[in-house]
This record gives sequence, C-alpha cells and structure tokens, in this order.
Amino acid sequence: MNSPTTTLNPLSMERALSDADIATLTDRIEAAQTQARAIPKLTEDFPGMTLGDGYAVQLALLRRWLAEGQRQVGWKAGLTSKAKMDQMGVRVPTVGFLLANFFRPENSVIQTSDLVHPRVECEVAFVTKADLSGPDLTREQVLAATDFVVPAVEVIDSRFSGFKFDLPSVVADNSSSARYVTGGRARLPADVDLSTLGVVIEKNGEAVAMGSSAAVAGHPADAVALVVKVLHEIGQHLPAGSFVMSGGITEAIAVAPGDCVSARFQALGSVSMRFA
Ligand code: OOG
Ligand code: MG
Repeated sequence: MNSPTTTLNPLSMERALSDADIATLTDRIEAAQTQARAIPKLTEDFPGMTLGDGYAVQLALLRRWLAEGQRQVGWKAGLTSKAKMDQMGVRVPTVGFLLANFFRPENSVIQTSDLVHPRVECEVAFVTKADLSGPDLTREQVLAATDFVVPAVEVIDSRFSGFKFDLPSVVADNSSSARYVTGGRARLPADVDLSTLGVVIEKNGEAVAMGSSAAVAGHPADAVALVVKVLHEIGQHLPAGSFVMSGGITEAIAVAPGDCVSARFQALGSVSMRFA
C-alpha cells in the first residue's frame, strides 16, 4: 500500500501512483460498481492520489470493459453546474465514459438492487455529427458539430460511502456514472434556445427540483467544450456520432424503490422512469 508523506496538488493531471497501485484501485472500483457495494473514498488509503491518477483508473476500467465486449457510446460531463462545483469546492468539471449497457429506454423500470444509493438529475444530451477535439473549442463550434439535442435523465450512483468523495476518487469512479435514460423530443440545436431552458424534476407527482440550463457552465454547449478540453488533457477526443451528457442542471435527487420520476424539459418534452 502506498502511503506518501506529501499530498500532491489534487488537480494535477500528473500521476503520483505506480501502475500497480492504479491496477489495485481499478479492481476496487470495478468490484464496487459490479457488486453495488459502498467503499471508502480512495484517497483514504492513497492520500497522494492526483486527478491524473483518478483518470488513469477511469481509463483502465474503460479499457477492461471494452476488451470484454462492452460498447462505448460517448462521454458525460460531471460537476458542470455551479451548485455542484460550489458543493465540491472545485472549478474544473470532470468527465466519465458512457457505455451502451448503462442505457435504459424511456418509461423503463430501473432496478435499484444493482445500485448503491441512486440519485437522478436532468441534463441536455448532445449527439454529434463531426469529430471534436482540442482544448479551446467555442460554443459555436460545438453547436455546428451537433446533430441533435435530446433530453436525458442521468441516474448517478457514487460507489463511495455516504456519497462523500473528493475529485480524484470521483473521477476514478467514472464520475458516478450508472444509468441514463433519454426520451422526449430530439431537436436541432438551432431550433431551441439552449441557454435558458427550464427543467422540472417530479418525483411521485411532486416537483422536487427545478432549474435552467444556464446553470450548466453558462450554456450546455460550453459544458461539451469543457468535456472535449478534459478529453484532450487525457489523450482522448470526441468522435462523430458520440452521445454526450452535458451535466446535471439541478441538484441530484435521491430515489428509492417505488419512486416514479418525470423530468419535464421546456421545448424538449419529458423523460419518465420508475424505480423498483
Ligand atoms: C458526480 C457526477 C456529477 C453531473 O452531472 O454533475 C454529474 C457526482 O455528483 O456524483 O454527473
Ligand atoms: Mg450527470
């Protein structure tokens, strides 16, 4: 076990841990995710862990699952809303990969027994029609490369006890990715005002969270540009045909078996699901 005496800058993309430690942490995260088991945040045993180490674990997990035949559909932004960034005391969004087997169709019944402590958040999702890469994309470049936008609900599930984590740990845990549901109406980005799109999350018929897409990095397309910037820093890019979730607009809402959730998006329709 690694017990460094100095704690490195947690925002550095530099690696502090050995390849053996990264493999140990990848095993730990994979087991927690597949067994739906809460574990302590990784920095408790590895206090010198950096953001770069977190991404090394995330990408190792992605490579493992692709090698097992899973299919990647895209990426998601995490912590792009001011509310979440303030809560975490950070100014950099995170990314996480999205696999086809995280997807659930609209009106699905989502099993909570496969999850530790699921929460829902509503997001604007983008489907791209051109490759996007590099550190400095503009909102206009993202919109020009967007095929359509579609409303989505992300079911996040931190594998850390009490949903308590730091940046390197949550990045290793694939930014709490678990499930996502799309539905409603797909729209051309030019046909909707993405800058101030209102959303309401209803749980069992009661409005429990509401917000505006402006909460997501100022504009959801700016959040996609930030995703591409982080991907650039970790040696990845966004290929044409990617599905990208731009980040939760409101705080995430805890769900339990029996709950019915509907996310109502201005101009994009609604996305509903039930938890069992
Ligand atoms: C990290 C994942 C955040 C979002 O949309 O902000 C996220 C977390 O809060 O567990 O998916
Ligand atoms: Mg999210």
